[in-house]
Amino acid sequence: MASLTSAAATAPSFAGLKVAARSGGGGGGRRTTQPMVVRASLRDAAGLAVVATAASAMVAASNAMAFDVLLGSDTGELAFVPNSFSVASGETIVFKNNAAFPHNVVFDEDEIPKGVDAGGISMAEEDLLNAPGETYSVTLKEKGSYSFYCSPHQGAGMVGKVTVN
Ligand SMILES: [Cu+2]
Repeated sequence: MASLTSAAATAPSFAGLKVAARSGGGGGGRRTTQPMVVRASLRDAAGLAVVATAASAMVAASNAMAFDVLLGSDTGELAFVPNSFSVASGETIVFKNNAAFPHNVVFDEDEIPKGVDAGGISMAEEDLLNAPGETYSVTLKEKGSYSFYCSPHQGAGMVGKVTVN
């Protein structure tokens, strides 16, 4: 009988990588409280994804006003994570390729505040984020509710909504 040696699956530890996001001078702005997402998943196709994620999280943290949305869940679902959220007017939303790409971000011209040009805030329908960690950033000024979707995966339910306050 062969005895099974279980190869210890050691997840990379990023315990040392804490991003200290501190608001400088009082002011009352919204602090960046994006937690560092530590991925212990061994599913990352090219181990590179882990590093890319950590690096871009730091970039986002250095941006005082930014809200991160993942394109594709960690388990590979076709979804925006989160898919319903609020931001302040003028706050940058950073959509970041995470899994199951390619993805894109298109705002629904019928479900955004009046007077806002959907084309001006959307990616082109045929434009896609193909690489891990690739981002699309948009800053919404007009207050109200905006619906958006990923054109390749809209039929699969990859849709989202943001409220700008
Ligand atoms: Cu998609």
